[in-house]
Amino acid sequence: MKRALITGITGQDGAYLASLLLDKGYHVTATHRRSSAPNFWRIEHLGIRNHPNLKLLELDLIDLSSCIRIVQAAEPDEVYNLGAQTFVTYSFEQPLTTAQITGLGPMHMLEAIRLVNGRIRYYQASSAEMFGKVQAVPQSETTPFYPRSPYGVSKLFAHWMTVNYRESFGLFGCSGILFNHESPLRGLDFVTRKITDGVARIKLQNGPPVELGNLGAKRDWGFALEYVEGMWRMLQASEPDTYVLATNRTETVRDFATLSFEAAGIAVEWVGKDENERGISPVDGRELVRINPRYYRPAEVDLLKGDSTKARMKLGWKPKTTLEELCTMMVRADLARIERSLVTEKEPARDLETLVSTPHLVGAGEHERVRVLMRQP
Ligand code: NAP
Ligand code: G4F
Repeated sequence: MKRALITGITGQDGAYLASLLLDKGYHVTATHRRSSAPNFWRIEHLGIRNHPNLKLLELDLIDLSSCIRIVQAAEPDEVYNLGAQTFVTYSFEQPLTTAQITGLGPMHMLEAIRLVNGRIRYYQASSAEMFGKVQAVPQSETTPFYPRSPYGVSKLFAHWMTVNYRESFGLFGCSGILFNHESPLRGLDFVTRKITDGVARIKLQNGPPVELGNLGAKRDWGFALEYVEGMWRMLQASEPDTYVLATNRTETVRDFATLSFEAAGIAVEWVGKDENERGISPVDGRELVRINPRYYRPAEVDLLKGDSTKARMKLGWKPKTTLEELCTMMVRADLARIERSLVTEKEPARDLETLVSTPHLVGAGEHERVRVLMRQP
């Protein structure tokens, strides 16, 4: 039985990756930060919280000695370092905290691996935010970096440290430069889930307009479950390397909102410009989206579009879910959550139909578990 250590189990990717590895027969040690109210709704949603091969331990990445002890205790073959302060806006408000967690945290894990067992394979969750003010379109492994936020700068430090430990100490360190990936398990702070949640509230609860910032920003959005599978593939390769995972399609935030409203059967028309732009219903003129400048960023990443040819050629990885399917999946999940009055992030949301309707995206075990759960009241 292979053993994996995952940091960040309470996050979107950590939950999906743990589920995937358990389905593959791994023993998984997964870490979360100590909290007076642990945030396990995602692993509860996936039905793995009490899995016999899942062990949950506390860890804060800013504490080197804890990282060493966790690596000793977990005895992993593979470490997936997903824990980070991940919200770009917050990184402008708390740059030092972000640098400590998102920049230095990975170095602590690398150092822990070097000290405990240099044969452990390491995955670093790098980000398309490192491309920032992009120097080429699309962006690939060879595109120069130009980060635009303390988050992006911190991720770049961690990326280069991973490359450096690979080259200096022969560590099997992989860096996955992942473009935005979303799902019904995405946090509400991020623009996609903020939109799909807002759409569902408008549809079912006559909710307020969705307040957004920069509608013109372009992102390359994929489905998270496919991206965590790509992480696993990187650590199964014969050599450690750096890979981009992306869909190679870029759309604006405005487009994502249009698709999400359409998925709920609501047409939207865009009127006005800049701060006065609004999304309105062509049927009754109702305001659906408005701009709130508080969501603008001090420096913006205007355009991300990734080229994942290398991952396709070397790992056999490619994304399958289209943006339309992703929007529909997320909107349906939020509609289901609200219908069941499970509206807070802390509660498990059983939008299980979503998973059942995408059998090609989940392992056989996961699919069966979801079916069993669906039969339960
Ligand atoms: P997420 O949902 O925000 O999850 C982040 C996780 O990191 C949470 O479990 C969080 O725990 C944990 N964490 C925060 N501070 C920590 C600390 N000091 N020590 C240990 N753990 C800590 O993020 P995600 O979307 O799953 O992303 C996973 C990783 O991929 C992150 O490193 C992210 O930067 C990177 N990434 C994500 C994307 C994307 O589009 N999703 C794209 C590129 C790269 P709490 O619940 O306690 O806060
Ligand atoms: O959803 P976002 O907050 O994601 P962002 O900044 O692209 O970062 C995400 O993807 C990165 C990979 O490329 C990850 F590394 C990172 O951890 C995170 O997962 O914002 C997307 C875009 C931005 O241009 C933002 O300015 O949407 C724009 N936006 C417009 N209105 C908004 C809003 N973003 C948020 N969060 N909230 C808004 O109201």
